[in-house]
Amino acid sequence: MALTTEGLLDMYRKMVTIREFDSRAVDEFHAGNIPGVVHTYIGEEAVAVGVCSTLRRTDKIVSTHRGHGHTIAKGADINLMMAELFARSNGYCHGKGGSMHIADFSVGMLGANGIVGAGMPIATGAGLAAQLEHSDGVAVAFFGDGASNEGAFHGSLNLASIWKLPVIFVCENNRWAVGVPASYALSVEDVSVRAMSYNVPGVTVDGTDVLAVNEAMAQAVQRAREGLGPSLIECKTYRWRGHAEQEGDPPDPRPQNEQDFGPANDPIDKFSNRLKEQGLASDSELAQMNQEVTTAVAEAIAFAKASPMPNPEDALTDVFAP
Ligand SMILES: Cc1ncc(C[n+]2csc(CCOP(=O)(O)OP(=O)(O)O)c2C)c(N)n1
Repeated sequence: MALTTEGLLDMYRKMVTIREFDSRAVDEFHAGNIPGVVHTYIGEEAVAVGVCSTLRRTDKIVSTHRGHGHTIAKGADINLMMAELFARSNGYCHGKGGSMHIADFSVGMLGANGIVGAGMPIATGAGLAAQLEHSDGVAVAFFGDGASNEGAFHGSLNLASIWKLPVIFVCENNRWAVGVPASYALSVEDVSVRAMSYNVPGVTVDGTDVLAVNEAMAQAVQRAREGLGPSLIECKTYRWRGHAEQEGDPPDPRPQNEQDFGPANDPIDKFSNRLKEQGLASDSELAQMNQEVTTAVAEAIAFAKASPMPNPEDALTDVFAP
């Protein structure tokens, strides 16, 4: 699927929206307005947007604890997302889920998940559903380098392979799992080589380059739609902030010279330079888009703040199946 100028500009807008949404969520968290924990996606925007730009609205994604970027990239409503972060009754889960449990089935976003690795079997199941329905839909599992050391990764890849399921496994290798470096915890340098064990194609791409992610995904999606089975794409990326915004967060163990890699390889800068070089957008057009995004996120915060708190008597609604 060739990318149109409109499609490329939409990708840019989504990347900037993710950055702004999470930057403002950090501010609001530290101002005491957001309860719980917030895991930011700042620095990893090219992965979610590169992936979701190849998908149809009806295709499914399953996210992680670091889920805002995936949710925005798949087209969810940032007002309802922000209200959920603020634990308000107008939020996606009526304030009961918070940052790590946002889902929007209407855009194919099957849910964030606080259990590391737990999204992969769910995406595998969504791939099985698409296969049984002959829908030519695909399912994507996002997960981290840490999650790729879990049994859920290996079981999901094996099952998806033997049943030729239309599932794309997208590893966001940001080099760390909380305070444990991938260089210590991974038995391999590249997660993508693990695909070989399951007779699945595996590739490693620059996860700070949205077009590289898009290209690798486009091939994997085509394979999946043609019934040829799953793929594994490892995106090498970097998270700019500590593991999470939370009370009593331990100090960030990552060396400063390594942290400098993030801003020096800013996925948004890289993409905006490409757009300008190719004459697809001018500085002033991009600045205008940035301004529109700033306004939209400010409106989402205002929406969240104006939304009512949940009623105590609703504590058990939507919690148990009828
Ligand atoms: C099953 C399980 N084990 C441990 C945790 C605690 N935990 C939360 S995030 C995280 C690290 C995950 O690292 P990775 O998969 O690389 O994702 P990243 O945070 O780097 O995006 C851990 C161990 C958890 N939530 N679930």
